[in-house]
Amino acid sequence: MSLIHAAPPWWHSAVVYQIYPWSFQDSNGDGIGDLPGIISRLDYLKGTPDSLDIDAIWLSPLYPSPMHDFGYDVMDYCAIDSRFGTLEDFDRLTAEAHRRGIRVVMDLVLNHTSDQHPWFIESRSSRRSEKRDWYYWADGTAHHPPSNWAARFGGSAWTKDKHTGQYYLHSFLPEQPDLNWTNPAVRDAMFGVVRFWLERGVDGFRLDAINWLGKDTSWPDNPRRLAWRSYYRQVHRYDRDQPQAHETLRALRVAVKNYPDTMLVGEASSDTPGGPAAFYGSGTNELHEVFDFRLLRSPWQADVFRRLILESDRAVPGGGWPPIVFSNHDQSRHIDRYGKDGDPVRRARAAALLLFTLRGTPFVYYGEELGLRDGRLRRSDLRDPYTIRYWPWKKGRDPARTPMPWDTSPHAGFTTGTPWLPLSADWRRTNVVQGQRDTGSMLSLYKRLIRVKKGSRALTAGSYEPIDGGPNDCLLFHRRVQTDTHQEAMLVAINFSTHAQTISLPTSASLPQRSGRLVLSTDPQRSEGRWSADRFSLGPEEGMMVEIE
Ligand code: TEU
Ligand code: CA
Repeated sequence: MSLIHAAPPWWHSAVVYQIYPWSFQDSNGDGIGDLPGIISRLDYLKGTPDSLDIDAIWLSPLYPSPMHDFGYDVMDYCAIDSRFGTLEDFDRLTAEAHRRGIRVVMDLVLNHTSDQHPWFIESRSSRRSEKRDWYYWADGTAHHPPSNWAARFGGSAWTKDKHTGQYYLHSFLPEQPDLNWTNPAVRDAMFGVVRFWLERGVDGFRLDAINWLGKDTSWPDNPRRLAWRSYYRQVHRYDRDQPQAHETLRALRVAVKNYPDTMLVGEASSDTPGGPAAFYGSGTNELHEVFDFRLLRSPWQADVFRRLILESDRAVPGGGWPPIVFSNHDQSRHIDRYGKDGDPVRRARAAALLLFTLRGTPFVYYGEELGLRDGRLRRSDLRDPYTIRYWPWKKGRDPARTPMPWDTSPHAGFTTGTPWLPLSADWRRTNVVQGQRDTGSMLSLYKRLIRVKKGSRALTAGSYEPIDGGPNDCLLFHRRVQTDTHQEAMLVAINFSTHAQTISLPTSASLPQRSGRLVLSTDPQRSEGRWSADRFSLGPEEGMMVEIE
């Protein structure tokens, strides 16, 4: 059970909305989303009675970039790519967002820069360059790179630079050379970048690929194993999750100390002991939040969810706070992933219930609130090198990056030109205008869930408590909080199976009370009313929320 302490940080009760700048709203007809476009859509997110009512936006990278990795290859950390607008547009976005009570979270790519960044151009110019050791350079042997390390996006992690005859390290694309974080000059420069954006008023950072920040610089070979793709044909023992990453994050935490409301949320897709939670640090001296992708990668199965939720919830140390995320710009959308062998819409509705009732900060990926599906793209539509490399064997990332469908006008109101990626096929039925009109839509459900979450101390601050004694294919838990005067509890029941269930919970079940009031169901037909643990029913793939009395 959680006790409420004075003023928890803003992200404990916030809903974060991820905007992929390429795809949210185009304002000038070039088919690419931009900052003036985002500004023109802020009312959709907050500030009017019809708004979603989210609390923060996380913007995938806006920095000048040759866009080999669609902005995750940065050429200049203190500017805005001209495709998206200008620094003035960014300041206007921040001001307009803040005026509505929306915080702004920047994406920060610390592990690597673009090979077009002036630092790398200087570094590669000569072995004696003053910036040579800003990146990792090493000699190979005869025809072999310094180690067998594989790049995340395929091929070797080393590329030989003809000009100086040495290899440089890149954990992702060859156009993304890794920065040498053992060099204090790199740290100073990057922490200068952090201050630059904090001084401009941003409220936090989403830190990219943090578990790559340290390497074993004696370059030992990674142990081999069997797999199809080169990246998985080795155990990533020496190229990821090294102590240096933790040292860097501790220093970063100190560097933002003078900006007390700054949220640091990190992406660590690591499979090391301790999992991503290792990046909260000891005594939570590293990150405030660390993404845990175990649920995102899981099949839609109650027993798997039950185990993973408990594991990841309990792994978060005191002082840390879990982000909850099912979709982002790197994965097929969860309506498609979870929906494979059931009804995708019903499952996405049940997943939405989970997103807003688990302990943590919900992260909504643009379009998810509409029930937007992956785009069905042809080979010639693809833009992302990683998607192209493994197509058609892997679905890749472009299908989840299609433009936001706003209405039924040409190109769904996203652009007056030709969209950079085709719209998802369902845009005429699945768009914002339709979602606003229909009380049974996914959008209406997201709005209700956000409203209920914000009005409930149990849901924003309560502990996560599993309930046992229910059927194996149903997930049952409650959230509970103790205030000075009373206890509040909210129960959640989700039927993962495709058949209806009638449930009688045994008297031994760990429940605060055995009766309550049905607050919300993911089935638009079901009406609210009394609820009893002695006997209640759940339709196929239905989820419900009950206020325990
Ligand atoms: O992703 C890091 C990461 O772990 C990727 O391997 C991810 O799993 C991959 O995209 C497979 O789907 C971050 C960003 O989120 C991603 O968009 C970038 O391409 C990557 O870092 C490099 O900056
Ligand atoms: Ca544009």
